[in-house]
Amino acid sequence: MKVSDKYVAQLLAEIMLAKGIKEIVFSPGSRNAPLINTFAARPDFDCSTIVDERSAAFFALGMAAQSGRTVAIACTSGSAMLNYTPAIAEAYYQKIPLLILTADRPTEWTDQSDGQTIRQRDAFRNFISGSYELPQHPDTPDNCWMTNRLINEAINKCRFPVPGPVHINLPFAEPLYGTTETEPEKPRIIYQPKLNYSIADDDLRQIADLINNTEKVMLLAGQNNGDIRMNDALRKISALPQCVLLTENISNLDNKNGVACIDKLLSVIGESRQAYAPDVLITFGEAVVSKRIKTFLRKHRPKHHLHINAAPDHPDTYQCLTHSIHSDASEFFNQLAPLLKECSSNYHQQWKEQCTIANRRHKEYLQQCPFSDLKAYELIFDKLPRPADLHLGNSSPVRYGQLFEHPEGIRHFANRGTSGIDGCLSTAAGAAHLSPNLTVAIVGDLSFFYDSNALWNNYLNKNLRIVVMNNGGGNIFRIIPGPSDTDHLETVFEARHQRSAIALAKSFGMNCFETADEQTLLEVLPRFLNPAAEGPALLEIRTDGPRSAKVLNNYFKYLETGRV
Ligand SMILES: Cc1ncc(C[n+]2csc(CCOP(=O)(O)OP(=O)(O)O)c2C)c(N)n1
Ligand SMILES: [Mg+2]
Repeated sequence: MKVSDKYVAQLLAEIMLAKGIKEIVFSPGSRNAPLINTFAARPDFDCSTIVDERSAAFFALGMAAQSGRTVAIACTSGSAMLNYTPAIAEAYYQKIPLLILTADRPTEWTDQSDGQTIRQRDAFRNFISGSYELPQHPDTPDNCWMTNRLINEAINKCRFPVPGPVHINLPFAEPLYGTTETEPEKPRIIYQPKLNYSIADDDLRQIADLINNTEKVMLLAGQNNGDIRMNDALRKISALPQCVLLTENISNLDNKNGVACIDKLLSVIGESRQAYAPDVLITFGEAVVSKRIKTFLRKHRPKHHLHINAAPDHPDTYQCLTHSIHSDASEFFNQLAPLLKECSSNYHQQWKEQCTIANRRHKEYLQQCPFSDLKAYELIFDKLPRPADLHLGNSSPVRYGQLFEHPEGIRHFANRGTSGIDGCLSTAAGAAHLSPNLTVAIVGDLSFFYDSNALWNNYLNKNLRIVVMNNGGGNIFRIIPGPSDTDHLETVFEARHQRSAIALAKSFGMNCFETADEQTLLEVLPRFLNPAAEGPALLEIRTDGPRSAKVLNNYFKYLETGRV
């Protein structure tokens, strides 16, 4: 086997393999030739090449989110590596493991007016779980020992204490293309066993007492991977009369006992919200999409807020945190569930009654609502086959997604770590690459054009379906309060345009579908969503932007009052 003669590249490859990192996404360059020549030569690595580093990093993020495995990305020096930044920030806030390998000029050339040379060390320091630089030529026993230790530590940090992105900057001196046939020696591996975070008995008992003696306990799930053990425990807890479990579809929890569409419910509850405010709030998982619940809880602050989070930080989202519980949420709820008892309360029942009203009004409104974004989402969600992976773009698609109860068998993804529109499509393409399921990405038109380089790679699987909800601009700015009151709504906020997503997708050789009305959409969907059909495929749905915004605003009015 002919690999790079750079010792650092060989060692890195050996330790990555020993630690189970096999997937690597390259972007082309010369400074990273030692990495390319080492990894691409070894059949045990699964290498992909994507030219645009921004897209490559999101693609890798999607692979890691889908598989749960650490995925590596590797690029050349200079601005190439800075293009990784949006996906790294997303991985950091969403807690997704990525190993970022950036090749660099020798350290002594930084800031010396040499080509393609920028300050790379610690460049991602604000959004990274660990940042390392390896020696150029580990030529003494102590240097070799240190290099080995640093690589082990960096890779371990991709998963501990919580998953996240880790950066290794690798300065390489020329010549860059030298190779060797010698078998690399087996490196020393530093193992880091998985932890079982459990709460001390005394503390657990106190938490159980609090829940057993409180009439209003709200559990609020943020973005999650879904976990059978967690579902089992939560099913028992959320059935208690004093408890209500609020989930969003990106929490990926089965929630028959609780409340699944938070914004819908809070609209129905309207002014009488105080009665629904909890005394104890238990939160877990990552981002929550619903802005209404955040406003509601910040206004009606519970006496106790327990946040379950294995990371050592204290996110105080509702400005009332009283317990920062550093545990794995599944472990915590499984420890807690057997200690809980019913308390005399109608809190659970109260929420369920509002659910019934919300679901009835939702149905009534949709039955008579004209073709618009809302109507199109209803039809798509209704026709999704199962199992399927659903990637909801920012920011309207993920918000619309929360208004519908999705059946079991659909796994939800969204880039809610930073809520960017810059990589939703590339993320979905990466996830589809490793998923056995039909993978449906729904993005807005601006998000689609922003990340259209997602189509520029050789790894678009036939299971990938892209829906572009083309409402002619950033419709979110017609929905949120503020932009409509300015003179710049269409030109700046909305950035109105006449572009066609299909015209672009055709140039990438995709199967394309188009619709601008309900009837055609209903005809197209079964063909487009057929898992056995040849993909990848793109469906462009053209809607009227101003009308879509009006339909959504009236929807919320109808939920609130029962009339438009
Ligand atoms: C990288 C980035 N730039 C800007 C924004 C701000 N932003 C949020 S939504 C949005 C418009 C999205 O428009 P589109 O994709 O067409 O979706 P729509 O709201 O029309 O459904 C913009 C510019 C962002 N979230 N991320
Ligand atoms: Mg749009």
